[in-house]
Amino acid sequence: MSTSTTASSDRQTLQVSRHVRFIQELDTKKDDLFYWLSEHLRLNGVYWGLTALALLGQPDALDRSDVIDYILSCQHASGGFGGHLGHDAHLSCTLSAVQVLVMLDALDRVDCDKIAEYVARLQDPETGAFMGDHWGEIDTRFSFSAVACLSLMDRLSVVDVDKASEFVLACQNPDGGFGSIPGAESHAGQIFCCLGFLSIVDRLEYVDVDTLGWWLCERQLGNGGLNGRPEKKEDVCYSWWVLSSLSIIGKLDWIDRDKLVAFILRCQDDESGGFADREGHYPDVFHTLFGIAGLSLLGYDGLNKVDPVYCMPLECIKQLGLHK
Ligand code: GRG
Repeated sequence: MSTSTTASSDRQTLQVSRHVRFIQELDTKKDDLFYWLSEHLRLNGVYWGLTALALLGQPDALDRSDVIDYILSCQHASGGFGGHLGHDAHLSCTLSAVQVLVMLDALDRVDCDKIAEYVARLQDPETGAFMGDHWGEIDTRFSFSAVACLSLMDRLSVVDVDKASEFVLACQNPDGGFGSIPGAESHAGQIFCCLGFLSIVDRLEYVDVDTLGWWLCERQLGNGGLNGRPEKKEDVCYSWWVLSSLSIIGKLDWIDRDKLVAFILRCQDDESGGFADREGHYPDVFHTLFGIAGLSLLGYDGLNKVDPVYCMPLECIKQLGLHK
């Protein structure tokens, strides 16, 4: 990252064209070891990149039919999607696949009933929790992924929503936050998942919004950035997990907006485009989406608005009648 005066003033504004090019060129970086090490995240990466482009106002910057063909090539006979060709099906990839197909208005290219059956098979009838895949790990990330995926396909009724809600509410802690399983430490990523889940199933009234609002706004550090839990470092991705949570409980103004905007913009790479987890680090598409989505929630000029629950363009979620 350059330290010249021009470059540092560039970082004070959003470098839209550089970010668009960064995302467009992601699939060309085959000499980069990270390209191969992150193969299992390729389908998630398409969702992260496409959503970022849509928020930047460039939804057509990737070839629509290439993207759809790639997504379809990752589907298994079970109905679930893997992270790349030849990778096992997983709920988080299945949600990303459905999100991409919704954004590209291509849900008619898949059998939604089959995908819904795959999701339903991952629910444990005893606890209501969801497994990420057939290996059996349970986590509130998967509770969110299941109901987000099903609601986007209008198939929420195939799972036991009451039982699923019992599990998520059992993960609420006395500090107002939520963890991955009952008794686990509160973490901003899990809080987003649990609030997103409760928003989708219309059970937000069980959240202690004042206690949680305090916990969330205490995530802002002196440099303006947000961390994901006490005593941890700031990271651009928490500009999403924390802010979206504050937005869902109607307390977005409980953090210092200008300091956070400045922090996020400092994490842009002014040469290659893209955002890193923090200033001076290498950019990647995950932090690029969550930096841009955070700026969108903060009302940054020129960005399309994002839906705080689905992390997809607000217009798209409104058209489906899913915006709360
Ligand atoms: C559609 C936006 C969207 C999400 C799908 C999979 C999922 C649902 C959400 C993931 C939520 C989550 C747990 C995010 C946290 C990711 C993260 C940065 C984890 C790092 O954890 P630690 O413990 O980091 O390594 P800290 O910052 O605590 O040191």
